Order: sequence, then structure tokens, then C-alpha cells
Amino acid sequence: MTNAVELSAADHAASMAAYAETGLRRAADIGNRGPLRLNDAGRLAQDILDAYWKHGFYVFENVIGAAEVDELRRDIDGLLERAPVTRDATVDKHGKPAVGTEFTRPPFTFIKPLSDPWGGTKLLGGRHPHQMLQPKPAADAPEDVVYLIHGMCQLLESGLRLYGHPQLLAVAASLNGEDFVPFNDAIFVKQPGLGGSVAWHQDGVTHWESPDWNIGIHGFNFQVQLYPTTPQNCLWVVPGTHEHGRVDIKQRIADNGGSEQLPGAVPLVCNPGDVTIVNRQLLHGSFANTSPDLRVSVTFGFHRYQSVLGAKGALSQKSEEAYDAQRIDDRAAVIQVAIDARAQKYPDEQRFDYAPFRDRTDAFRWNDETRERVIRDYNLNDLAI
Ligand SMILES: O=C(O)CCC(=O)C(=O)O
Repeated sequence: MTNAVELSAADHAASMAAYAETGLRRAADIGNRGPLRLNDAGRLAQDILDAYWKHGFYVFENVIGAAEVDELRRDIDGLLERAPVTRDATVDKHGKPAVGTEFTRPPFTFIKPLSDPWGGTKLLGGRHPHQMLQPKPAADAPEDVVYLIHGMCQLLESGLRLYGHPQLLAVAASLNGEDFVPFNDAIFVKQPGLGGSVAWHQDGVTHWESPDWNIGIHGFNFQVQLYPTTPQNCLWVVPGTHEHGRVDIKQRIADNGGSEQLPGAVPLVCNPGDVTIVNRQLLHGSFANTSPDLRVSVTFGFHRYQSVLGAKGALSQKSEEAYDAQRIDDRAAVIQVAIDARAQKYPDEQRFDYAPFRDRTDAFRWNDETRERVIRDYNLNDLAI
């Protein structure tokens, strides 16, 4: 812990109360939430698009049904049960081989309870310049806790099916065009009294100085919420900040008397099954979870094809290479397989028609062959910009 003054978890929780109330009032004033409505062409309703581009976020209410949410909860509980018992272990807490050790990229990122692993460091392109408060965890807290789970499409069939959700993919096509492509995915786990913070940041890394810079150039992220979220454990955003290029985060904190409780921010409070979209240029972050409530947010993003083609990767495993058409196609194929995996489980649901694979659907059915060829280690090909 590097905070100069040691803060108890209870004091941290208490210090959030007034900020939470103000944020909730501001969120209610802005609105920017409601059902996910599509037009006759199967694309996002214009008023929702306008609201998203104006504020940089939107909360879609009640998108994922209760049975699917339950299945995702159960499956993710199963992953946590079978995670490595410590950050470097190869076995789980039952002494059995930990889940996911067959994949090249380890599925779990661990942190110290209530810590901020990125703030004030050079990690992830140095995009989190300020370290958040790191309250003192309870005496019986574990040494390390799971912070992120990577690779939901290979770890969980329910995760793969979620990735092929027709309404969510229609949102991606509406924001990023018919030839939209993936970014990456991560499940954020914030256990009560243990979950760490995500320091204030903007996600985009590569295109800030581009002559073609615009408000959509760094794409967006979905978060599917599996539990009710509260201002104490949820993601906060500063509406409108996606429009003005890079934000001087250090200066904003300094102007706020050094406090991480930035003015103007709103909490994205959700019910289970709600899905948020957040522009990757929007200033956002979340606080140490000193609340009694678990948050699990299934997070996956999409880009415009043109933003990614030729871009030199950032944040990813293979960060030195430029993304060429083949690399993009390999990663985008996961979308098509996910669409088919979903159709196999929900045959009565209208499947999403993904333009780049429209003429190749037979080669990308969900089966043992595509599990090996397309899905295994797909996240080494994430398209991070
Ligand atoms: O959900 C969170 O707490 C952080 C999410 C985030 O920072 C991101 O998706 O970029």
C-alpha cells in the first residue's frame, strides 16, 4: 500500500456517501437509460444514438433475461471456485489443476485486496496517471483476490453465447458500422470489501493525434451486469469528456484538491441484466469496493474496422505488430462462431447477420473444429488501440 495515510475500509465507505448521492441526482437528471430499441432496419433508434454520442454512455435496461444471467453467474462462480489458489499457483483451492491453464494467456489477474494496480504506474500505456485510495482490508482478507478474468469465449460457452447476442451486435453495427470488429473482453470482479479500484482513465491509446480523430475512433465497451450495482461498487463516468481529446487527469484531480471524487461524474447504477455502453474516450473509473455488494461486469468492446486496420497494437499481448486484414479477420471470426453457438442454444431467436462473414457462415459454425481453429487462444489476437 502506498497511500500516505492509512484509511480504514469503513472510513472509505463513509466518505463515498455524499458523493454517491450527488452522482445519483446528476445521473437522474441526464437520464440516458431505457430499453434497447432498434428501428425497422435493425439498428439502434436515432434518439438513443444521439443521446450516446452526446454524453458518451448509455444504460440499456433489462436486456439479458434472468435465466441467462443466472447461467452466467453460475458459470463465473465455477471459474472463481477453480481459479489458482494463489496468483502463481497451478492448482485450485481443492488441489486440482486450476481452470484455464491450457490457454496461452492466463485467465486470471490477481491484485491485493482493495488496491489500485494501475493508477500512477506506466502500465497499459500509462493511461491511469493518478493512484486511487487503497483502504486497509479486513484482517482476515486473503492475500490476493481475482480482479479480472480474461478469455470468456474460451472459458465459458455461456460467455461465447453472450458475445453473439443479436441486440448487442446490432448496437455494435450501429455505432461502428456493418464491418465492426472486436476489441477485447474481461470480466471485472469486485468482491465485497475486497475488490480493487480502476483509476480514472480514458481507454483509447493510439489515435489521439490522428488527423482523422473523432468521437468514435477508439470504439466502445459493453458491460453486462450480473448483480445490482451501486454507486459504491459501480463504474463512474464523466459525461461528455469523450468529445474533447485527451483529458489532463492529474490536473483535474489537483483542481479537485487532490480528491479522486471528481466533480461532474455519474455512477452507472444497474440492475442485473442491464447493459451499459461506454465510449472508450470517456473519462471513467471505479473505486475500491468497500461496500457489502458484489459486482461482476462482463465487459467486451468493439471497434470500427478502419480504426484498427494498420494500427500498431496497444495494451495487448503482441503489442509490436500492426494489425493487418488477416489478423483482424482471425479475431472477428469469434463473432461469427459466437453467433452460431447462440443460435444452437436459442434456435427461436433471430440470429445476427454479421456482414464480414455473411458468405462464410458454414465455415464458422460452433463445433469441435472451430473450438480449436477459431476460439482457442483467440484473445492473443485482441485488437487493442
Ligand atoms: O468496470 C470497471 O470498474 C472498470 C472498467 C473499465 O475501466 C474499462 O472497461 O475500461
